[in-house]
Amino acid sequence: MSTLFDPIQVGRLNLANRVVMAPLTRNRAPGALPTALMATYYSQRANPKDGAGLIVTEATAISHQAQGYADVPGIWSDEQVQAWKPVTQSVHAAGGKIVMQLWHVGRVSHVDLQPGGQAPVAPSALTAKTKTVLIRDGVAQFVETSPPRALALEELPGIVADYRRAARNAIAAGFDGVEVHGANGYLLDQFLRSGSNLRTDAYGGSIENRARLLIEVMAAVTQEIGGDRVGLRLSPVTPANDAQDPHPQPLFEYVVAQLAPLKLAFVHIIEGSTGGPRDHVQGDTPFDYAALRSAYRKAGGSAAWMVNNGYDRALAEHALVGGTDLVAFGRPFIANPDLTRRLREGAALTALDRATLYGGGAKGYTDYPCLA
Ligand code: 8OZ
Repeated sequence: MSTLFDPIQVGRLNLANRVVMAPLTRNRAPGALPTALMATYYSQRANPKDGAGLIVTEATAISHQAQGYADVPGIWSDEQVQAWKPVTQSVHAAGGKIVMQLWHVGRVSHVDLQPGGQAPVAPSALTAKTKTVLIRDGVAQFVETSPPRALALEELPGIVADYRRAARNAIAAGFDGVEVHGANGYLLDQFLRSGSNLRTDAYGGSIENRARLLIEVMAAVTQEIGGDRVGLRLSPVTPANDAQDPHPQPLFEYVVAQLAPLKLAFVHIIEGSTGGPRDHVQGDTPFDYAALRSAYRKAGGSAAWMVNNGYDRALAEHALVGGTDLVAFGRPFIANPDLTRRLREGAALTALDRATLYGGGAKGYTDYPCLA
C-alpha cells in the first residue's frame, strides 16, 4: 500500500511524494511580475524529501483582462515569462516540480484592475456578491467587485486563445506543466453554474452548453502542451465568490466525463467550501465525490485524482486507501516549508499569521522556519 511519502508518476511528471502544495494567492507581484522573493518562497517548499512532491503556483492571470486582484502575477507577456524563469530554476535546483495555475477571474474584478478601466467580463451581466482586493495609497483594501458586461459570442475564441498562449508561455518559462483554474467562482466556474450563466446561446442553458467553454479551454491547452502535463481544478459545491448552482452533481459528472479523452495528468477537486467546511452542501443533495471519480473512471479517465481542503495526515491516508492519488495542502504549506517532513514525523505545525497572507514582503512569506 502506497503512503503519502512514496513517489508517483503523474502523466509526464515523476513526483517524489504525493503531498502537493495547493495554489495560494499571496499578492506579492507588483506590476504582475514575479520577484526574486517568490523564487525563494517556492524553492523553500520544493525539497523532494521534506517539501511538496508537486507545487501548484498561486493563480496567475492569463491576460490583463483576467486580473482581479492587486499584485497577482501574470503570464501573458514576454517580460513575465522572463521574470518567472528564476522561480522555475530555483525550484528545479532544489529538486522539486512546479506547475503554473492559469487564471481568468471573469466578473471577480474591479474597473481599476481592467485594461482602460473597462468593466470586467462574465458569462452574463450579473454582479458577483463578493469582494476583491485593491491597493490604494499602499494599503490593501477589500472593495465590492464592479458590475461586469456579458462576453459576446465572438469574444469566446479569444478567451480560449489566451489560455493557449498562457500554457505555451508557462512552458517557455520552465514550468513542468499547468493547472487550469476551473474553481472558486472565477470565469470558467461562472460559465458552468446556472447562478452566474443566463446565456441563451451555445454557452448557456443546458449542462452541455455551460460546460462548453471549459472543455474548449482544456482541449486547446492539452493540444498546445500535451495533456500529460495539464491538470484542472474544480470545486463542485463551493460558495466562493458567489458560485451558485442548484444541481452540481450532474453538472460536474458531465464535466469530468468530457475530460476523460484529454488524457490529463491530474484532476484536482476541492471538497466542500474552499478553505471552510468540508461538508458544505450546495443544491438539493450532499455531493457524492466517490460518484464523481467513478464517472470520470467510467468514461475512461486515467489522470491522477487529487483532493484538497482541510486535510491532515490521517484524513489524507484514509483518502489514499480509498483510491485517491494526491493530496493538496494549502494554508499548512504557508507556515511550514517542510510540511511533508512534519507530516511524516508527526511533528507540530507552525501556526499561520493571517495578517501577512495577502501582500507585503518577506515577513510571513519566506521567514517561516523548517525543523532543525
Ligand atoms: C484568496 C484570495 C484571492 C484569490 C482562489 C485565487 O480562491 C483564489 C484566491 C484566494 O482560487
